[in-house]
Formats: sequence, C-alpha cells, structure tokens
Amino acid sequence: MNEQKEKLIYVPMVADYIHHGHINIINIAKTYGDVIVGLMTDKSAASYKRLPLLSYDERYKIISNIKGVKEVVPQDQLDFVEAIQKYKPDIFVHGSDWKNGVQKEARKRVIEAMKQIGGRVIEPDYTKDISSTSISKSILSAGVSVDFRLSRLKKYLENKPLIRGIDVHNGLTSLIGETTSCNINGIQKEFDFLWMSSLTESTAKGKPDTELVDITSRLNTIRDVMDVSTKPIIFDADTGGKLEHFPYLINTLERVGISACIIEDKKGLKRNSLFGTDVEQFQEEIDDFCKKIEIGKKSTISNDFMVIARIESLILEKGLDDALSRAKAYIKSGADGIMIHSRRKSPEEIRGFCIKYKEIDNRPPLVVVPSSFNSIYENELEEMGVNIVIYANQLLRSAYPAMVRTAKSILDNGRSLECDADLMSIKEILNLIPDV
Ligand code: SPV
Ligand code: MG
Repeated sequence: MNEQKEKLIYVPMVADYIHHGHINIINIAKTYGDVIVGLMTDKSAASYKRLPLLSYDERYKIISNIKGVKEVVPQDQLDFVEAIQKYKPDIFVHGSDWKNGVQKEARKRVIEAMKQIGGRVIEPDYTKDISSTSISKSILSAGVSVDFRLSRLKKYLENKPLIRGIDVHNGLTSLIGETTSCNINGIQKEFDFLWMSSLTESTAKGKPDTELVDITSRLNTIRDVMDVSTKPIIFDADTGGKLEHFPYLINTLERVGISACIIEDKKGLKRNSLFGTDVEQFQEEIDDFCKKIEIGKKSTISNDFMVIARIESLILEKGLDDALSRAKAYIKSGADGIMIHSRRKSPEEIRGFCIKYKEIDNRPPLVVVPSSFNSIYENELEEMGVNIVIYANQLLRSAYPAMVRTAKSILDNGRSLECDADLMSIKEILNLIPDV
C-alpha cells in the first residue's frame, strides 16, 4: 500500500446541499489519504448560521455514501481544535474561502493546533460560481411545505438554547423578518421565527387590539406572510376565543402550517397587556384556563404544533406567587410552553420569575416579550433560562413615526422635496421586490 494513503485527512463540512464544490474538496482530500468528514451537527451549525434544512441523520446518510469518504464523525463544536486533538489527522482540509472574513480566527486556531500535532492544513481553491448561500436562497424561494414549516419551530428549540422572532403583520414586514441578517464575529445572526402579533396586525388595520380582527381576516394576513417567507410562525391567538371554538382555531392554524399559538389567561374584552391596570381587564380563573389548554392540546392533529400559555399575573399586579402557581398548573394541563409578560421598565420582575421557573422540573420552553424591559440583552435572557424572545412591535413602531413625519412635511412645505432625503429612492422601491 502506498504510504501516503495511510494518512488521515479531516474535512469539516455542513453539507446541507451537496454541490460540486464539496466533491472537489473530497476529491482533493482523498489524494492524500483516508478522508474523515467532520459533519457539523444540527446544534453546531445552528450556533453560527441558519439551522440546516436537512437533519444530521439525513446529511450523514448522504455524505457517508460519497465515494472517497472513509468515515463521517459528528463535529459538534464550532471550533475545530478539539476534533483535531481527538482524531489527530495528518492533514486538515478546508476551502480557501475561510482565509478572509468571518472564519479567519478559526483558521488561525486550526493552523496552530495542526502544527502542535505535526500536521498541516491544505486549503484548496474555493470552487467558483457556487455557494451554499445562493443555493439555499433559490431552494427557499420556491417556498416550503406546510409540514416543513410547522415542524421547524420545535427543531429550532431542540437545537438552540434561545431563539428570537420579530413581529410581522403583512408581506413587507415578513420579508424583513425573513431576510434581515448580520454577521458578528463569524456568527450569522437572523430571526429564527416570525411573530404574528395581534397588536401590530390590528393596528396596521387601524383597529383596536381587542380581538376585533377575526380569524377570517387574520388568515388573509397569514397567507400574505407565508407567501414571502419560509420561517416558522408563532401566532398570537389572544385569549383563544370561546372554549368551544378553540379546537377549530387550532386545527385551522395547523392546516396552514403555523407552528404554535400563544393564548393569554384573560377573559371578557381583551385589552393589550401593555395598558396593564390603566384599563379594566380580567384574568381567567386558573381552572378555566387549564381546561382551555387541555381542550386545545387534545384537538391538535400534529405532534409538532405547540400550545403556549401566557400568564398575565405580573401585568395585572397579581404578583410572582400567582404567576408561578399558574405556570405549574398550565404545565400540568399540557402547555407546550409558558410565556411570562411584564410591563415594568426594569427586567427585575421578569428575572424574579425566571429564577423560580428554573426550579420547575420538566419545564417547557419559556417565552418573554421584552418591549418594556428592553435594556436586557439576549445572552442575559439565555442565562436566565429564557428560550424564546419575541420582538413584538418594533417594526411597526419604527415605521409609523416615519410615515407621520413624511405626511406632515408634505403638508408643511406644499411639496415632497423636503422629505426626499429621508426616503428610499424610487429605483430602490422599484427593485425592492423583484419581478419573477
Ligand atoms: C402582541 O404583540 O400583540 C402581544 C404582545 O400580545 S404585547 O403587545 O406586549 O401584549
Ligand atoms: Mg397580542
């Protein structure tokens, strides 16, 4: 046997969509020896970019059947140093694209770790005219199936300690929630899910947030949102309506591919929580709300659809103990998640709840909406045990003042020249939504 062939070659990849760039890398790697692919687990991939479309097991099946791949092992960290120390490869292969940009630091650590074990790094040229990002875009532009979208929220929750979502109330805000991203030290951040807020949807329709906008109307908005997005959706179901109607609502939401609904423990005419005790609003009896959760859960068709129970005790000044006993009761009734809300400016009230919530065994995911207590960072919420963060209304609250300013400027000046500097250009608006 050729001595060279006994070498161990480590090739890390996500391989969500196999393209000739992957094959080029594997073909080059195998000329040096036995190829071990370090396949990023769902968790490790989700820690720095969008959760892969294919699961680890599916990707494993594909990669392990590629000619030239001797073994596939889980790469369960973003950093490769531990894998290098574990497998002690003679050669580490990575496409040259990591020399610049976000993976620069990871590359330095790999070169150092390989030096320490007497190995080396080979960086084949990046295959031109192909990128996973552009493939991802074109796959997703065709849309996603009902089941895929519905089940995706649970998958995110399984693979990320904290997920974030943003309010959407029409096609345009959905596009923003779908496509906005940023890169911070190599981590690609984006919104994991879309929040269909009752506040912003009714406000955008010029209506009060009192369950006046009915489900028939909201289904039209759901369609607009789904037409331009692929991300999972959490639906703000207000009180869930009448007990007898709730199963119908759940089945309607499941049929179109919504992943979860949040129902709040209020009764009578629902008012927005951020009014707090400034308006008259009543909390539902614990037993009655538990019954609603039970009936809702019993009526679900999909195992993946989540019924999340929202506690209004802190909003209505009923105190932490009331909130906690409700959390326990709602969990016992089958709630797939608990949302705790607060309208205090300081995050201490929420922190107090989170500390106690962490003591509950087998607790489901915890949801918060930091609209008032907005000084708190996501990493602090994660440490507190929060799993789902909803930015519930900021898109609409930023758009409205800008629109009022523009309208006023036109009246003040008798023309639109003065406001032009604050506007996107005609060309930009024309190209914002490309023709198909
Ligand atoms: C919504 O977005 O409609 C909510 C959250 O229910 S809040 O407005 O804070 O009550
Ligand atoms: Mg609401």
